[in-house]
Amino acid sequence: YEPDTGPRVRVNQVGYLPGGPKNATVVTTATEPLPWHLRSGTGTVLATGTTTARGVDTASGQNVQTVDFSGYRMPGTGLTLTVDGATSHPFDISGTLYDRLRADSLQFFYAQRSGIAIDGDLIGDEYARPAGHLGVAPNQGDTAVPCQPGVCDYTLDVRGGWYDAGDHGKYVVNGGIATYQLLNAFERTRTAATAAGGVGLADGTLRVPERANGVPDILDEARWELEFLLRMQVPAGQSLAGMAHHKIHDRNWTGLPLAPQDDPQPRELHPPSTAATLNLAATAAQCARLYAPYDATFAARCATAATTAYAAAKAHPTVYASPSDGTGGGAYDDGVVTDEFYWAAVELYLSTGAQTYLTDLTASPHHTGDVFGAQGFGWQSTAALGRLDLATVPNGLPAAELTRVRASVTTAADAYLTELRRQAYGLPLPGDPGSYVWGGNSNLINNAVVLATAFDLTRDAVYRDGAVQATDYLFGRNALNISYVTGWGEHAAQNQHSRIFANQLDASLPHPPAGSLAGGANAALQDPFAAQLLAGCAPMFCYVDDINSYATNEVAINWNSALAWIASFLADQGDA
Ligand code: 9MR
Repeated sequence: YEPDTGPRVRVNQVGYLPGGPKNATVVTTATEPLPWHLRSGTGTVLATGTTTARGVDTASGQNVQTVDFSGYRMPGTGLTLTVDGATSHPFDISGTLYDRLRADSLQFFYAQRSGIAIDGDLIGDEYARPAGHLGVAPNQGDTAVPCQPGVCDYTLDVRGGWYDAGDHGKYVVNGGIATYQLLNAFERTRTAATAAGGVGLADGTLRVPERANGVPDILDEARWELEFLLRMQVPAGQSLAGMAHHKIHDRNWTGLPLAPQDDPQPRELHPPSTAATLNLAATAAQCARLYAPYDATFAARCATAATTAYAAAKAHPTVYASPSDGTGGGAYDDGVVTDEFYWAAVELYLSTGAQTYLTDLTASPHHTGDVFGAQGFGWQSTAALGRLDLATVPNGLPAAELTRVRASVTTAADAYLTELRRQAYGLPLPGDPGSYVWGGNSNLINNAVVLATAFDLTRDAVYRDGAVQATDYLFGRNALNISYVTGWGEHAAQNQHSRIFANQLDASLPHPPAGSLAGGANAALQDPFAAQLLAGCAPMFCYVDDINSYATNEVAINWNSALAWIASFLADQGDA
């Protein structure tokens, strides 16, 4: 299988910020430096220079050279870069490049909402659909959902929330990190001077039904999931009261396409887990401090849920979701929850200031350990979420402690910068198969989030430039010459695995909305379609824009939440 990868000059197809870094990668047999030409949309040569030979890139297996044209700073549209007889896809240089990405990346969440009719007037008629899973036939949930046999003898109303990904499942551990990232993108506008005051996330900026209600729209969107997370808590008086059920999904896997309102499967609550309970505790604690100015009653509900969940997790610290519980939905198992304990203790400390949480977080091995691995944080490794908040949200840690916590962010960012410079495609991830995992595009973005946070903390432009440059990979500076964000870039992913956005299978259905991120290259090829088509691929080539490849090409809330965070950061940089 030889994918058509288009012109051999690989650029960020969306473009470059005027004052930001501007890098490209050229696939070539040449081993000596080559001349490059930057041209305007009408063909005028704007700048010239010489490439840097980089040899064979381990992630792609290609012989490559790199171009650095950061010195050129004039805004323009339809620019191209020519090297070695090949001309790149066109791109722009503009300070407003990413303004719409902020809203587009967040629109994905509205399109994934369960339990509410999706309004075509807001996001386009092709996305309009009736409410899913409100118990209207043929749906069997989610208003009174029983447990799997033998797990509990009550039912819960767990309507609402976001569908996780291409399936109709709703999973607390994944909802947790996604909610955290939306709330954190908002909180950054309150804590970072570099965040342009949050104008881009204010009320009336997103295409959500709650716009113009006096509450920042990103909080409206996050609340849709928070209300669901709160509903997943085991009621008082029941066994394991205060814990959260790990997930709710169909009894059996369904086929594609399938609109949410047409899903006939029985829905079931799966057993509570310590990990889910701590995800609830952490996000409900964020909720308690962030919604207080807008809705004191809701904030108080969150505060109660956070403290009861945390106490329940401490009383039941080793209740793990089963790795074999993967019929009808993903397992999302996690056998190590010390990181979730740390994250939840941090969030509760930041919201309450209470000594008990400070004692717990200080005693955690993650408080002094390295929480920022080379290959990025994610739903299963959440200590970084706590560390980033401890470094940025005002708190009462002793000054020396706070300095150490903040330094851990810049130390991690320094390591990502070193890696980014080593990689000929400029991504802050090592060039081995372990960097190209299921949903790996989110790991890459999460490393960019650490770089961006280092910039917020220090205002040192080297970190901002690192965060900006890291995202070039997503928008086309990669071996496949593809943008992984639908609707963004000349040649972009559009056939992501989804039961809703299944245009590839039924032309009457839409593609994913603009701003939807694909999981990305996954060297482990964990679906049969990719395994058959891509066997033997070099890591960066292990991706196909086909709806059948759920392990390389699904959409998911925890990947789009990373995109939404970095999109908001990028939009704030303007001319940089
Ligand atoms: O994102 C999850 C990834 O880290 C796991 O390796 C993979 C296999 O367990 O599952 C991914 O999550 C999927 C979930 O299990 C079911 N809904 C779709 C999710 C994204 O593919």
